[in-house]
Amino acid sequence: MPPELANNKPSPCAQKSDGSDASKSVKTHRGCEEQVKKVEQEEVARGAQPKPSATARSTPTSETATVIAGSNRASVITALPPPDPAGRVPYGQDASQYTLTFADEFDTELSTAVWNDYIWYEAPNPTKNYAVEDGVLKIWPQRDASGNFFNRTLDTDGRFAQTYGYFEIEARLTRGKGTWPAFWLFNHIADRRPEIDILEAYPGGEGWGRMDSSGVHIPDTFAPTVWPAGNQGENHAGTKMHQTGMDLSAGFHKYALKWEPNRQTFYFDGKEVLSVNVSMGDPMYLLLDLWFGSASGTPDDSTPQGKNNAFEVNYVRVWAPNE
Ligand SMILES: [Ca+2]
Repeated sequence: MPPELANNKPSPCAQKSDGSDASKSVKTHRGCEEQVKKVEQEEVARGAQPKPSATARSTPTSETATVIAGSNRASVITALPPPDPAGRVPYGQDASQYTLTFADEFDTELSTAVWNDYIWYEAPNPTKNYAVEDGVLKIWPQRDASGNFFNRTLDTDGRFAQTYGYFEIEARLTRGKGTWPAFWLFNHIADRRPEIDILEAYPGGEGWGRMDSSGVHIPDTFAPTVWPAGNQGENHAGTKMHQTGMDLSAGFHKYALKWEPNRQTFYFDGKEVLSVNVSMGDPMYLLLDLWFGSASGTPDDSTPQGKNNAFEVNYVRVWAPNE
């Protein structure tokens, strides 16, 4: 199945997929999307804001999201902040090896000091299809003024980035053909586009779920994928379609990455699902999004719209390794 891009243009990276296995053939390499964009679109997207640099430039805080003071650095810790008073620890890991550096529990409203609501190479979409309520971030499928399902991205580009550590969310996924919820890490540094997909699900894709009695696609599978070279055209370093046997839209589960200098290990509810020996040393920022298409198919009237079919995120937490 050829990947389908939102703009229906062929992706140079997608053409690298050889289709020899299910997981590879369905991937639309997210970091490749901007290859087909014009440079001027990049400049429009962020307006007067400076381009993100290799390290985050500020230490924003808010009532709901916290970037721990002094933590906006790559991988070297010179002074450890005090223990997290809330006692949050990386699930299933040795907590003594980590220090919390970023946490959003989504307790009140979305912090615009921490999150951008569109990705750097696209223009904003005024249709509001996200909210923070009931202690969770919700991003739901909705058509915009032109009638199209559009990709919604919330990211910390220019606000928070980190190299190495433990990255965890607790989330439940959307159902429905065409929906494509994800949690991933990315950066754009000169011509490099390093990317680590911690969670991607394609509820409408064959092998990614099942159809319920009303014809709605239910997700039971997700995949982590490692893209060391970003959009320089190389293949991924590792991926796995992990079949959970559960309806991932019915309840919250933990999706996590332990990122070490020479290895990345991915977890589902604390259990390892994939380990890849790979070296990636760039700082990367966080993305939570609900996109459409690719292996999940084209969303249509069978795709449940609205807040009741949201990609719901209970929290995002990041720890740095103690060294
Ligand atoms: Ca929460």
